[in-house]
Order: sequence, then C-alpha cells, then structure tokens
Amino acid sequence: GFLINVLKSPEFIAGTYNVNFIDDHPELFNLPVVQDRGTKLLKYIGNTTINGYADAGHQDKPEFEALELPTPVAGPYPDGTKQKFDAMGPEKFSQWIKDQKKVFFTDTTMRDAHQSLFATRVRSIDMLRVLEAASKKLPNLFSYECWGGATFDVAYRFLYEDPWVRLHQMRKKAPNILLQMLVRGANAVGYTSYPDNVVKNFIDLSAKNGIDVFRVFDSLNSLDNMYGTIQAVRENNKLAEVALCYTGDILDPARDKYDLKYYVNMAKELQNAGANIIAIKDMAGLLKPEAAYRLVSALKDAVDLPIHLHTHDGSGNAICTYDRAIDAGVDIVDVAYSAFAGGTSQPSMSTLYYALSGKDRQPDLDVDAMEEMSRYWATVRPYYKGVDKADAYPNTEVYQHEMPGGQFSNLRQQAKAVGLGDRWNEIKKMYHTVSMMFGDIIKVTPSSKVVGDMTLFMVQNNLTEQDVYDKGDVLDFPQSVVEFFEGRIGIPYQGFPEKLQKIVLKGKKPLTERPGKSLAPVDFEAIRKKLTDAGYKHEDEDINAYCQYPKVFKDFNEMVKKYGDVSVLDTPTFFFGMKKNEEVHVEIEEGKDLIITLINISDPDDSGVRTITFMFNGAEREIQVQDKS
Ligand code: 3PY
Ligand code: ZN
Repeated sequence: GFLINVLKSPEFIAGTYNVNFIDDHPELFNLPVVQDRGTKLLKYIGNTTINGYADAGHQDKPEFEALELPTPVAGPYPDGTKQKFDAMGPEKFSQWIKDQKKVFFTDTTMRDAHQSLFATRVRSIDMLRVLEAASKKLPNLFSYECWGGATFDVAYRFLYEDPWVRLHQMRKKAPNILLQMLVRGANAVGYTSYPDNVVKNFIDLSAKNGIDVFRVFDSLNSLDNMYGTIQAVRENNKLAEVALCYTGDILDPARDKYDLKYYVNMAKELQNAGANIIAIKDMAGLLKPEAAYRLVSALKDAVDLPIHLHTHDGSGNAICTYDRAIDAGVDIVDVAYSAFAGGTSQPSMSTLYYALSGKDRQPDLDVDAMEEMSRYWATVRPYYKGVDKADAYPNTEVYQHEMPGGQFSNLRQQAKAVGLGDRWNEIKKMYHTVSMMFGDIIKVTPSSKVVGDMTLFMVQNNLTEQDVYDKGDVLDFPQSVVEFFEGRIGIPYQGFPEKLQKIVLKGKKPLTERPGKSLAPVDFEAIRKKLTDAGYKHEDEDINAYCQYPKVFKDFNEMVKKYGDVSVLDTPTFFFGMKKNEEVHVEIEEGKDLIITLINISDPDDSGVRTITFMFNGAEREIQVQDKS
C-alpha cells in the first residue's frame, strides 16, 4: 500500500516530490491505518446523514452558533488540590480541607449536571476541549465530579465512547485538580449488586486511571453494602468520600424515620468505617435551608471529617440551602457552570459565588473565568436539545414527590413512551404513595428505579394501594420490584414492609444478608479469553465493563468494529451527519487532521442504497448507505 499512498500524495502529483520525501513524510507509512479509520468514519457519517442518529430517522442538521471557546492559557498548570493531595495523602489532606476558612466548590458540569439535565448525553470532545483552560483558570476548585454514575454505561450505550478513555484523557487535561466519581457501592456503576471481586477490581482500575475522590453511596444507606467499596478505596490510598443519602425532612416531626439522630449516627458509623470525607447526598434537593444548617452543624460536632454537601436545585432553594450550610461550616459544596445549572441540576457556581459576597468564606476563584466557561457551555447546550427536557422554572413539587434530579425528566419521558404522558400528575402522586408503601424508602439509583417501575405499573393498570394488598396474588409485578423485595439491592433501614413483601414474593424466600455475600467471584481470565476470541477490547478495564454491562459492552464493540472511534467527531456531526457541501475537520489523533466534505448524495437505487460522495483529505471517496426510511 505504501507505493500507492505515495502516488496519491498531493506533493507527488504536483511534482514536488524529492529524494527526502519519505524521510519528511513518515505519516505516509500510517496511511493505510488512517484510510481504514477514515472509511469507518465516513460510513458512520453517511449512515447518520441518511438514517439519523441511532437509525432514529433523518433529521436536518440545525445551524448552530459558533462555539465560544475560553481564551487559552499558556505555560504550566498552577498547582491545585491534586498536588496537595498527592503530597499529603488522604488523612492529612482531609485535615487540611477542614482547616481552610474558605468553602470549596466541586464542579459537577461533566457528570451530574448533564446526567440530570440531558440524560447524561454530553460527549467527551465537548468536555475535553476546554478542560485545560478551565483547570488553569480555576485551580482552586476542590474537584471535578466528572465520572461514574450513569456516565459509564451511557458513554458505551448511546455515545459509542469508551468511558475509560474519557477518564484517561480528562486526567491529562486536568493534572492539577482532583477527579471525583460517583460509585453506587456494591452496585459499582450499575443497577444491581455485583460480586465483591468485580467491585474491588472496578475501584482499583478507576484509581489507576485517574480517580482521586470516590463518592460512595448506597441507595438504601446500607453500610453493609458500602463497606467493601470503602476498603478498596482506602487500599488504593485515595479519598473515600462516603455519602449519607438524604430523604424526608428533618424539620418535619411526622417524618421521623430519618431524623437528625439517624444521620448523625450514620455519619459516625461512616467515620468508623474509614471515610475520609462525609458527603450529604441530597439527590432530590429536599434539604431545606434551615435543615441544612441543623444537619451540617450536627455533623460537624459529631465527626472529625470534612463535610461535602451535594444538592439539586429543582425547588429553586439550593442557593439558600448552601448559604445556610456554609454558615454552619460545610467544607465543600457541589455546583455547575450557569449554563448547565439550576432545575434538576446543581445550582450555579457563579450565582453562589456572588451570593457569598461580603462573607469571609467566599472562595478564591476567578468569577470571570466562570462566566467564560458558562458562555462556552451555553454554546454547547443546543447540541443536546433533543434530550434537553429541563423545565425553565423552579418546581417546588419536588418536596412532595421526592424524585431525584436525575430521575424526574427521565420518568416523565418513560411515562410518555408507555402512553401515560397525560397522567403525569397522577404519576407524581403515586410515586410518593409507592415510597410510603415500600416503608418510606430512600430513593436514589437503583432504589429510585424500583419505585418508578412500581409507580408506572400501578398507574398503567389503574391500581390503588388497596388494590395491591387485595389482589396482589394475581398481579405480575415488575421484575425490579420482585428483586427489590428479594433483597437483591440490600435490606432497607428498619427492614421491608412484611405484608407487601409476602404479596410480591409469592412464597419466594428473600436474602437475609447483603447480596454481594452470596455472589460467586467472577473469573476475569475466562472473560478475557471470551472477549479476545470475539475480537473485542480485552484490557482489564474492558473486562470489568463487561462484568457490569455484558450486552452494552458487546454492542459497543460491534459499533467500534463497524465505525471505529466516533468520539473524534464533533457533536453536530455525530448526531446529525453532514449537509451537502459542508466541510468538517476531524482530529483523529493529536496533530492528525482529516478534512471531510460531503459532495453528493445519490437517489436510492432499486434496493434503497444511496451512494454518498465525500472529499476525504483531497481525494474523492464513495460510501454506500442503505436508506432505511
Ligand atoms: C447516580 O447514581 O447516577 C446518581 O446520580 C444518583 O444520584
Ligand atoms: Zn446528584
């Protein structure tokens, strides 16, 4: 192939070929590889142009405004929390955090913000493009919450990206700021319990690939389910930030299952279990300002660790909540750049910054840099319009239905999909009824999914609470509900409601211990062989991904076989393909650019195949695409 490459080279054709040509152009040796990658990308672009993203049907590519990029910063990265942590280790570092007068901000833009606003769809390229500038301009951030939660499977499933590669690249672009992830305890980044060796291996690999802070939680606040994860984090000498999931209302004497004492006791247990930081994980945004003041004050008294508060802004009260928590001495709070803030997401970083004006705990951060970053994200946000279902106004109903930020818009979409769109008000009410039927259960992934499934089941079948008790023996409950009552995601605080458990299980015996205890360890090498034989990725990270998401991982690998690495495409092209006569630039590797122009789309032939003509780095290329419309 080399000779042909040389013959096709524009310089050769132009006659400027000289004896040093080969030495000057070592890239030509790689041309077959570039050509092959290019062909696969053209196939992806061609198919998306004709059949739409994920074959959902052609959509005209909208006109987007140009990205408003932050001005680059030359020179080295200023030291940040990462250097402090690496020098001090977990214990000294968490003491150092506690000793700081000013409150710290964690930026959730790259994880929870888009998980809560746009179904987790933000692609790596949109994050990586500005991560260096942000890290140089805002080196006093505590961390980037940028990995884990739903980003892991969504990357494979919907973006055809490898989340491990994303993490690796983030680490390179943000060497000075702690990288933080969300891990669901024994459920790792999945929706059910995994064998202990899978969870341990997942933590080891996440640490190895760049995670410093692990926010560990369990959807039932079961320490039993989190203990192994905490130990694994500590063995890697990383920061175990262990969460108490906040539900109910400590200001309401009628909601006494989860009162102040409950949270204080739990925090003490977490400290004893090896936590370096205590997180208050207010996943639905239920923590009212005065409750925040009381809770943070009580936790500061009860434990000797920094407190990191996480909330969502559905009610519109989050800034008030943070302000009171900061008065009570909270050490770190979660915020996002304005363009990705508010509503089901975190509150805005610059809004909180200004809210703290005149207070001695206002952090040392450049608010102009925040504005610059927000302007960038504001130009990215329209790319994701198709999944951007955020309400433009506060919604205080969250205090009644208690749905987590990430679930609210999702469940509404799900309801529409099963034809219940017009019964949304009923669904919100039923969600609360189901929570109470399940014993005032904590709702966060995956327990929130169980409550959501039961809710839709009851509304769809026009069942009241009483109907479930009266005719439950003939009802075919959703699988997630059956598994929940079997104890497959653990045992809730104060146990299961026994009457309902009997009805759902129909004679089956529930687990009496944490689910991980009865799961056999996975044989990683057997999986490696299977993946290798199938021609799939088969590094340790891939094996772990397969353990958690076998089908998603396989489908991802089939996509890669067909289309290569599509993460290099800009987002409009990824979702909409190309327009006629449009030119796009694709950096397939640092310094290696492809220039692609779409020249022509033929009419379909008798079997519905269209021929798309591209200019690909100056040469004409044709791709055949089956038109599925
Ligand atoms: C997740 O588990 O992904 C969450 O964000 C829970 O709040
Ligand atoms: Zn959250």
